[in-house]
Amino acid sequence: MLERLPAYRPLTGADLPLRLAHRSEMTDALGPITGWRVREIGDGNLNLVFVVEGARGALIVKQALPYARVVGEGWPLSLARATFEFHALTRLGARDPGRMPKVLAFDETQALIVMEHLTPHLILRRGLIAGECYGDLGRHLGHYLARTLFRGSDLHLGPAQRKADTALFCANVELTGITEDLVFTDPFLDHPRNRHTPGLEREAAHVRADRALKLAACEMKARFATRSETLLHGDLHTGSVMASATDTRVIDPEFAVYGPMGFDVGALLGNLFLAFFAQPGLPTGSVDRAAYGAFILDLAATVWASFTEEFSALWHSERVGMLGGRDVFEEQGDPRGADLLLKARLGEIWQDTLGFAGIEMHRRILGLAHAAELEAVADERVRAACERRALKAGRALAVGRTGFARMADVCALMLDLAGGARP
Ligand code: SR1
Ligand code: MG
Repeated sequence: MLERLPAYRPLTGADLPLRLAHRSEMTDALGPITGWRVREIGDGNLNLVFVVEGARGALIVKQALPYARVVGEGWPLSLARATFEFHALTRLGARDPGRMPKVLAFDETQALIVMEHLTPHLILRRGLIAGECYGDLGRHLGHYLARTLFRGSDLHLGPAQRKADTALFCANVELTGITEDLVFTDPFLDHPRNRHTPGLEREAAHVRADRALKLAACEMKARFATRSETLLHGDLHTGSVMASATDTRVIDPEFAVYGPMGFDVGALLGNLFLAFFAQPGLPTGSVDRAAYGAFILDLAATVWASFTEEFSALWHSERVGMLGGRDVFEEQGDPRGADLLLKARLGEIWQDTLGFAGIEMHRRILGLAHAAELEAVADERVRAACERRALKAGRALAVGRTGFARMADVCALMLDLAGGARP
């Protein structure tokens, strides 16, 4: 007998088949319920995630819990994040087709989304720990960033749609609040949610007394909170990317909100830099960690280069929105003015990117939610040494964000800091 529940209830591996067998999207993709096998695979901070395999194929079922999984029931959270994730998946997925998992079904009451199962993709954090090589990852991510950030903004969308979407995602108050607190505030003061690797006490105290850094954090927080220029993924770290040798997907946009373009770019680059600083502490095996670190920096540089290249192409081909400046430049016979406007926009995104990257690097070392790449460094003394270097780099980016002309200068700084003292 099939069970249909009107009220929300968290799924379990045991009851999932009976609870979802009435959904034709499931039976069409998986085959008869008798052959379904269910595994809970969620290792994120918030939700339940199941893989359901059947005779015909496999699917992902993601369900929000009424609390933050990483802390437990002591941190209640509404189920609305599944709705924001669904709306973000459809919008971002349409803006860069093929880069997000396909959504097969959404049940608002149960706060669950049924999605395409990605295989043989691995969470990028895991790949960067294992030393995996990827062909087009940097180009895919740079293009994803350009397409989603450009096409969600007033450079492209009509004002009615842009404003309606801003209003829709403005209601994502809880998750946006988590970012405001966990990214921009907690790491810069003594907060009970914070944690750090033993041995980093001096650095943590230093950060919390560092006025220039705290000014940078406050300035970046203000930009995040007030500059509603495009629909952001909102949590684009290396755990929100799944990659195979040839394909790249972006997952988990439940933190979606209108914000500054540099936020997504900076979060991604900041996490790549953390993965770079983790390399000397990770097991070698068959991986040449120095060479792999260089690969990660090259990846970050490719992300930025592909972002600017695609953003510039879209500027010329799809700039139909009211902030594009066509009315005052091209239509007045001044195309050069439009080029200068593009240069100014990219310059501003670049500085924001560095600022957000630097803040993200701090919060993943001193805040609640850490980066798996660094957590995978088993020896705490070695991990502390890796994190010490990453904190120096993060500060240089956040405080010095207006002083870097090119990505090559940023990569040179990373290499310079990584080449420092052995643990
Ligand atoms: C309580 S949520 C902690 C973190 O996990 C998510 O992935 C976001 O990064 C958030 O800041
Ligand atoms: Mg997530």
